[in-house]
Amino acid sequence: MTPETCILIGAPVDSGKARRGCLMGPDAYRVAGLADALTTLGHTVQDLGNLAPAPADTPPGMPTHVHAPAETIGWTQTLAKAGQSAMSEGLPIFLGGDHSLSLGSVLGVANHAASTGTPQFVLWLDAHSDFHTPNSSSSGNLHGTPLAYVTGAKGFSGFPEVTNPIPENQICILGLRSVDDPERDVLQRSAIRRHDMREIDETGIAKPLSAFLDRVADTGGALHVSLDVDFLDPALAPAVGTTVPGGATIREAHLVMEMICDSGLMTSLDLVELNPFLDERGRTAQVMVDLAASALGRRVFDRPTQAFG
Ligand code: Z70
Ligand code: MN
Ligand code: MN
Ligand code: MN
Repeated sequence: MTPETCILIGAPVDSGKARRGCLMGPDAYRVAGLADALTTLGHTVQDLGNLAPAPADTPPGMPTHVHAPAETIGWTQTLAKAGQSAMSEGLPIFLGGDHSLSLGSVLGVANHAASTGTPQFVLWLDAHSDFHTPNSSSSGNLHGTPLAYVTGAKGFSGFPEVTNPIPENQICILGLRSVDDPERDVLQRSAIRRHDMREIDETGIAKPLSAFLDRVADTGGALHVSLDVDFLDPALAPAVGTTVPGGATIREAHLVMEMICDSGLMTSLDLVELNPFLDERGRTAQVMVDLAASALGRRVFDRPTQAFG
């Protein structure tokens, strides 16, 4: 693949839910050798270190059951700014941090895309649909809200204004197996492409993914990939607060990443929800680094035009 400038953005966001530990994620990815893996593949790596949230206040009218809204608002401001500017320099990789970091990462890349007249697409690899608003969420955990926010849903007062909402039909979710009732109702009425594990079991994971990648390619779009650890089966990726059995296998996940790489379409990446406090000797961090490497060109063999004797 074409060499990229990979910009590592440490986003130790831990405010999106009550259980602590995702703040150690960025350093776990560094210890697991992310930069070396990317350099070995021929990319240039620039590590911006760990960012910090901008100071913010709890907005009036925020439902009181919402966990740490001010901190997540601050992170959204910081990461949107960092993401937008990194997009002009290379391919940002957001090292999470819980999934509430994607309120900021997606906002930032979407603002960059809009400034260049490029349609922004989002591939969401997750057991959950993360399609709550602060009002509809019964847990009050903002890591369950980023997809609603970036599509321009109401109910996020106090958060940066979403001036370039992602059109629903430019979003694809793969891996679903835990969707709350209010999310299901809204999702079923939306144009978001959603593929649950049942469909993946029946048709394979390549079919819905290649249909989506074709649409990105046809429109000349930019592609943000958001990889939640719980997309994977917890047996192989235990370091996550919300384990949901029945997730993607190593083979399915690598295939997804390899197809993304072959498409040449990925312009930004989130690695989210890793909680190193729950890991077993770093194995989940290592799997996530391996998947990022697959998305950026790691191969067993080169694919194109094989000549047989
Ligand atoms: C549930 C909620 C969630 C991630 C868990 C779970 C949301 N729908 N998102 N893990 N990444 O609390 O809103
Ligand atoms: Mn670029
Ligand atoms: Mn998620
Ligand atoms: Mn999830």
